[in-house]
Amino acid sequence: MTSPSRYLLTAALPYANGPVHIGHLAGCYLPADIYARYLRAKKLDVKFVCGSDEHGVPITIRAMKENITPQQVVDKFHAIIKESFAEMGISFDIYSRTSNPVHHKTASDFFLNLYEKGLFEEKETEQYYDEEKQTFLADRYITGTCPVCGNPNAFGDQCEKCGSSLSPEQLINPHSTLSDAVPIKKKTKHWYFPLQNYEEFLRKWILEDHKEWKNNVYGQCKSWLDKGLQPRAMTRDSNWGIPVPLPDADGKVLYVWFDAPIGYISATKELMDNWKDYWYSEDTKLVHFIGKDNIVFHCIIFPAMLKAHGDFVLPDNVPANEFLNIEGQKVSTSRNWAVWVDEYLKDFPDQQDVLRYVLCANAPETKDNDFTWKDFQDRNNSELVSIFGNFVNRTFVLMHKLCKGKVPSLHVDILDGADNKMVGEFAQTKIKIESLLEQYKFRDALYEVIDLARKGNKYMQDKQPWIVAKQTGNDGELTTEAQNQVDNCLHICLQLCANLAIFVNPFLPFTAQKMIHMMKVVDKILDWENGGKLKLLSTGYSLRPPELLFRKIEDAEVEAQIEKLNKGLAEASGAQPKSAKIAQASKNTDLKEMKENKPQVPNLKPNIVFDDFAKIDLKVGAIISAEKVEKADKLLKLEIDLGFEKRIILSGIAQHFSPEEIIGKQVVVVANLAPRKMRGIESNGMILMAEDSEGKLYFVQPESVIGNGSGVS
Ligand code: B3M
Ligand code: ZN
Repeated sequence: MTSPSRYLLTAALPYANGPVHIGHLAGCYLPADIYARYLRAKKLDVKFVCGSDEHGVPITIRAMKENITPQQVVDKFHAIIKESFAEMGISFDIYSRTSNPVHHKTASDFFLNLYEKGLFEEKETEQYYDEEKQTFLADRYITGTCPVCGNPNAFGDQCEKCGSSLSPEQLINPHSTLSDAVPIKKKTKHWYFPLQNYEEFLRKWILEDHKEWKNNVYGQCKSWLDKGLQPRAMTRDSNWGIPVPLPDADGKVLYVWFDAPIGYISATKELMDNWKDYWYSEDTKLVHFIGKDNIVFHCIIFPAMLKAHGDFVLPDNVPANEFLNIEGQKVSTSRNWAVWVDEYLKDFPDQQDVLRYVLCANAPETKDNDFTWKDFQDRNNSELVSIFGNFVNRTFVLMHKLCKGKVPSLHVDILDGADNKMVGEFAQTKIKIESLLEQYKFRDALYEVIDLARKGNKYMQDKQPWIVAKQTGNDGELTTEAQNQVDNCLHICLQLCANLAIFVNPFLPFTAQKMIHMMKVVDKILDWENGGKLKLLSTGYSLRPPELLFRKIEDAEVEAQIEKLNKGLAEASGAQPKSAKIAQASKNTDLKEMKENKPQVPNLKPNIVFDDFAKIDLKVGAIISAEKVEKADKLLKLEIDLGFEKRIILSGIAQHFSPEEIIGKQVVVVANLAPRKMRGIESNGMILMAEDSEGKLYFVQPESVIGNGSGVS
């Protein structure tokens, strides 16, 4: 799209069945907010809409577990979520909710529009039914044994252990999560949307016309389209949701993924009377910000629905992010392995921008990423405090000391190469940030902002105005020439601060506000068109004393957070925190004490699917000879009998075992590891060792001797 007349930005509607965690923020709310703020700073017409998704199975499950009504669940979490977003500075133009009457009406009308066009296919099928609770069971309500990996707690739509997607029929020994009863099959009627009829349109629209979409998004769409689209039921048996607006549809509601995206339309309607200008115009740029698990709904199902309805604009882009793991583990709300935004805000009051910074600098834009508290601390201390904050602070301190608290003049006649280069960076940085933001590359764009501050620090370090300010003449006074040089340096640094405020504003809006307060200027200075300019602060204008933009994050603070994660995990699994000692540590924020009781973060790697594991071929073998490798203190050269063959494996265990003591031992070998040369010897596999907390090694072996070559799984 060349130059759209208006922008309509949406961020996925979070389920109102729990608070939001930092993975949600990093996934879509933060990038959407940065983009919205950037466009607003450019004075473009932009509306940013969102709201709570208050229907669907997750809400009813939570209600059932807590023995309250679904309405009570959504009322509680809608308020918490809305508040968290507002406090984090997520600048929605409206944060609505799907239980609003305007949404019920919009979604019902949408359904009726398709119904009246004769698009739905009515089908009767057999579905699982819980006789005890007298209710049909949505896929998530049924658990049973996974046919792929044997996990006894697989869900009717997915096995969370091996990642296989399932249908309830595939579960072995299915039972209802509501009553534990064995469900029966019962006939039920639903309205199916013929997605397959939109395949050709979607293929052209996505695969040909939107090649610019992010690889993860484009790839997922292609794989869905290549698998072939199927009719999809757009109604469900439930008493929580939007009733199907047809006479013979008692106990049926709209499928949550039918109504939720229509929530974007309802929210816009609620926001303004002229909502149609946004939704019904080809020159609106509609952008859906989502997490990767929502791709199919936003790129395939919702566009097909919009197309079927007619009138509506289709998204120009769907920049979906991947997932953010926490301390090496996948976020899990059921295991309470998450950093909750409302809790962060309590633990780190007034530190919103630090979290915004870390989540953007480490955003899972192209692959899953890991959030660690150590990285949070490092980025804060070594980037925000030491680079950005330090530059602004030094500039203000020196300006007060050497230029009487006023913006000094610029003496153009004595500008040198370094001055001109620094000033040139203002405009260049602006161009780079613009181009990156327009490609939804938020982390690279943020890097440019910090890099500009880094260049500012270097410029000031090279110029050393505090030294120049000591060059006195015979009269003991500072020479005019020296003062002019000092003035030039600080003039440029102050203008750079103004530019930094403009550039950082979409990312760290709280920081930008502090900066304009220090500069005693109004919001208008943050207009994007001012970026790149040298003359933002007027010569002679007096500025306020500096206030620190960022503070150091101490070890004890992040250790307390790690402790909190572990405690949450232990509590969620029903266990008491590991030891009294650790529990004590969580109450005690004294740094030394915390270090002694260093919390045990289970440093798990991100989940893999069963298929990944199945690629590893493990075999039992026996060590038939062992010898030290010359000039390598750690390596032993082992000859292993695998039954079907003998092979050489190098193992880094020489400091733990002598060759004699291990001959004859059975071991488990990774038999299909690609060969690798070390010290000129080719190693053909690897043996498994266990390591205790003291670093002592143990062989992993069958509990009694079995045939060499036996498989391990
Ligand atoms: N509530 C799923 C989610 O929060 C869903 C998004 C709806 S967007 C229209 O991941
Ligand atoms: Zn499984």
